[in-house]
Amino acid sequence: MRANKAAMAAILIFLAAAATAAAQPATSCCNSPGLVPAGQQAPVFQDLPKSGKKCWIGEVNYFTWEFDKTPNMGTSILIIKLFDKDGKRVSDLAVTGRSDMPSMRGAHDSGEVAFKTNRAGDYLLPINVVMPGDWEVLLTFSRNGVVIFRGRIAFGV
Ligand SMILES: [Cu+2]
Repeated sequence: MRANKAAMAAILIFLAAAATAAAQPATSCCNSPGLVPAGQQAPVFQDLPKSGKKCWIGEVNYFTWEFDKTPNMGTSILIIKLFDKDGKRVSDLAVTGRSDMPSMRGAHDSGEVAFKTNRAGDYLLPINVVMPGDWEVLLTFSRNGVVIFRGRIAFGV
């Protein structure tokens, strides 16, 4: 009987260990180590319309984006203007941007940085281009801490 109990205990310990192992994410794969923490699903950033065009956030808001000058080596300011559905300027969303080179992801990752708003309600973010090639800015729009839109701007220098 005593031997059986010991065997039972061993089996229970084994089962508990197996359950713990199963609870871990099966793989922690990702092609973008600079962007996605291991074990997390990468959020989808949709490609945005061209500079100056309306980018709709659901049916409630739209925004436009532009650079203060054609991006080149050095700092360019990314400017976002946010509107309500009737075309009135608003600035009641939080916006962050994250710049990097897609072809060498993680090498120049800016991390997620909050846009600042100026008096006119423009959202402004300096983008630091440190190398010629392909660049992107990933935009995240939030309302009351809840992400409501993700978009991607791609450009070359
Ligand atoms: Cu680079």
